[in-house]
Amino acid sequence: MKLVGVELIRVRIPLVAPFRTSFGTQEARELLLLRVETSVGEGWGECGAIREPVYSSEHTDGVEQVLRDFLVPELGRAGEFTANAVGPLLARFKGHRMAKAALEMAVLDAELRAHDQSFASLLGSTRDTVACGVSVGIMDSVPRLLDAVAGYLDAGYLRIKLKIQPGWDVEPVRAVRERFGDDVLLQVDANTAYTLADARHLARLDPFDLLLIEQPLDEEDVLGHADLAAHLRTPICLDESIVSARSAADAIRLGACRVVNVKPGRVGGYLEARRVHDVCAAHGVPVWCGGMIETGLGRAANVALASLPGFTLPGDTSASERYFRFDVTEPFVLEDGHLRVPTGPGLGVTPIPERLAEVATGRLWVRS
Ligand code: SMG
Ligand code: MG
Repeated sequence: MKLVGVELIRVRIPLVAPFRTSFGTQEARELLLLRVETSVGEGWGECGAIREPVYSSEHTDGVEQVLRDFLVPELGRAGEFTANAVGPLLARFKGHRMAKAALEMAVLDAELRAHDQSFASLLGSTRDTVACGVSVGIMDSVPRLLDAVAGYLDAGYLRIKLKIQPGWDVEPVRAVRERFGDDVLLQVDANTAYTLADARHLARLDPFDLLLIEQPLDEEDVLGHADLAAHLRTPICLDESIVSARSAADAIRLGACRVVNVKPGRVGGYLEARRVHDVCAAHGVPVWCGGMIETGLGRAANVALASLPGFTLPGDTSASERYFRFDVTEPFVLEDGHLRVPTGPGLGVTPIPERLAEVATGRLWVRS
């Protein structure tokens, strides 16, 4: 195909409730959607970056700039290309994985639609539905947290992930275990809020039989995670530290993680995400699909990815209503704790124009 141009659509969707993590509170999701026009048709992409560079170094304004000034023009200059070539074609630009992932996603969508093939089929899906967990933010009080968790368990979520930080860790975990019992699949996510000096404190989570503790230490501190692992019974899962299949292989070899959170944006796209899955599967390391509060577009692709065989743990693939009153696509709805994997061509979903118009705050056409 050839790239004709890309529409960069800024979107702001209010959240049904503020979402608090160790790096800050979000009241709304502000993100970038991409609509590519190619010689074989249109495709949609979504960028996982958030407004401020506090989860990782990427952020929405920066993504927009790098797409506009570097990535889109580069693909335009490439002439004829396939979705498989997008990664290599953009490789001379360092980093900016979320920006690259969004562009590759949109190109993949266009290509797959033209071939009448679904994301799930391309990636190697082996399931029609995926098991869903939910990520529960830091709350003002333990009773509020328990109410929230009760609601999610009633809704059917199969796994609970609690966001933690120093001062909000052992007590909320203990309270959730005491109230809901030992059978609930429970895990925690620190988003880099601790240091190795907290090893003894984090070992106090061991008695609660957690599935995993996600990214306790700094994203660059892979060796620190390996050291920490020697002090913990709870398996360590890496999120922020895993930026490619190679870094996943390194982390596994170092003993820094026993589980991996796969987020396509963080690793530069769905094709690299599949390679992360493959590397982990080859080492017997279970993976699960993370989330960046995606709209229905990113959610559709994430659910397709989560239907690969190595995704043996429930993902942060919640229903649309967990975050949004209105999604930009038809909403993803929880059925018995699962979401259905889209089967239509490409992503299998497209934005509803009126919905998109309601949440769009700006549009920029970048001709290639
Ligand atoms: O999409 O349900 C979701 C969000 C899940 O907790 C979640 N993501 O570190 O794993 C993570 C965080 C990053 C959230 S930033 C938007
Ligand atoms: Mg995480």
